Amino acid sequence: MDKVLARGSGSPNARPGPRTALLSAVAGVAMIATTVVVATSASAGTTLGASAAEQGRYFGTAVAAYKLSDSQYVGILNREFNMVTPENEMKWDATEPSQGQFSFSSADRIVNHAQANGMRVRGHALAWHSQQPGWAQNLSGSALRQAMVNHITQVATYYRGKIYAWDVVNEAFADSGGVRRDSNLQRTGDDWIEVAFRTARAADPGAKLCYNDYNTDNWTWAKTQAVYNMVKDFKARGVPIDCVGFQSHFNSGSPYPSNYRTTLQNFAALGVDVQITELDIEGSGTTQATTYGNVVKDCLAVSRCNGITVWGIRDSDSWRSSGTPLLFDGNGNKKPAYTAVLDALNAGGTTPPPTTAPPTTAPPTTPPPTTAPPTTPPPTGNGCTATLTLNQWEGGFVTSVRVTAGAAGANGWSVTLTLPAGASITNTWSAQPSATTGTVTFRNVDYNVRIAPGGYTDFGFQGVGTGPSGTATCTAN
Ligand code: 9MR
Repeated sequence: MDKVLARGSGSPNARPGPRTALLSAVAGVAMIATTVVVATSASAGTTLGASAAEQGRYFGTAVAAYKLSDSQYVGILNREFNMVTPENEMKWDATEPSQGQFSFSSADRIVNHAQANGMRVRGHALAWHSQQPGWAQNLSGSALRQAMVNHITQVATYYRGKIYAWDVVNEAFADSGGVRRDSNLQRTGDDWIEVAFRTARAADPGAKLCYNDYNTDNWTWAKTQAVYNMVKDFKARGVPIDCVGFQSHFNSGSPYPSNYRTTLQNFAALGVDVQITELDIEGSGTTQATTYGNVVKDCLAVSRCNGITVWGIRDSDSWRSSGTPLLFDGNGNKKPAYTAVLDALNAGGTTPPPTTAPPTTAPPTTPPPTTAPPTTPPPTGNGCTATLTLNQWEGGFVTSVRVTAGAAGANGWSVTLTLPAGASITNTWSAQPSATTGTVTFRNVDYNVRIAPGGYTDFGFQGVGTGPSGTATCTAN
């Protein structure tokens, strides 16, 4: 991120904690008594993740793949957290170092660790002006737009069903003036953000799709208002957005604002979830602890605040380590800020989350299947069906195709369709097209030549103009 902010000793706006130690102890006892009856975990009420879960929330942290060999780090991670965000491993430079060549090994280590330990994953970040690979930095115009669409499609498809929420677009607004940040992505056209969201929805319909930014915590700031207006416009026009991420990197130059809860509430009132995505608060001792506690209380007070992620585990893991902004010290010991967070979680919120929270833009509330079911039944004998899913925006499209084999399976297949007049294919993955306009036959590539009986494989293509939808002619060998 581009901002340079002063380091400080916590927030001058932090409010004093209202509770006494006695009340805190009573609340803790009450919580323990409750969990004896209903708990599924022996640690309920004594760790961040378990206590957040009792409030219907998650508690997460940023994770760096290379630290997964640090036993102290992993010990705290597994004990305390139930959501992880790859700190750098899912960014564009990490996942597509050369155009069209995808690299998921580091991100996979984090996802696999999370899944093996019962944690969910926030994906971060699909489209961002920063941490782009060199080849993307050198692109512009429609070439960059198409590269972005393909990147989102490939990464979100690869992780389909494994991601709780994606930061689809990160930090697209300028720090002042209430306007978009200038960037190569912004210069492809104002619609780049909504195209990113529509593309992500097509690739992973089950993930919550978030816009994520910093310095959007203070309701009165122009940047906050600008993001709010974008989300309002997206909701009005049906652009698929489910959540807004508040990074909440607090320090003396960007302090915790007393109207933070108002900000969360106002965004939630637009019909989106809110999530605190990269929390860290510079400072130490009681001042830092009080601010952390206040942030937790604010989230618990807003029913659509799904959870909190801190941006690292120990102070030494922080991108701002000299500001000691996290919940554990460099030796892995719990800080007063940790206790304040746990106490606030165990004290509970004034507004419980709804037990069922249907998003207005309709991702499933239960985890999606890792692959979407075909919309047409498989044929009963030889042959195959091809079902098209179209993601159309003004001037361009991505079509995803599911090829489902019949009872005999397939050993080689092809799909033939006719593009609408004026449409032209610019990029195809997992199939070989015979042409870029008119009637096109897509043939299997080596790695998807065989489809098991009743099984399926997916391929896709993007292009300019109006894309095809519906079904297409499918032939299987
Ligand atoms: O914590 C990340 C750090 O390791 C990277 O060097 C840095 C590079 O841009 O990104 C940091 O994470 C940022 C996050 O991706 C987006 N919001 C701001 C975070 C802190 O800079």
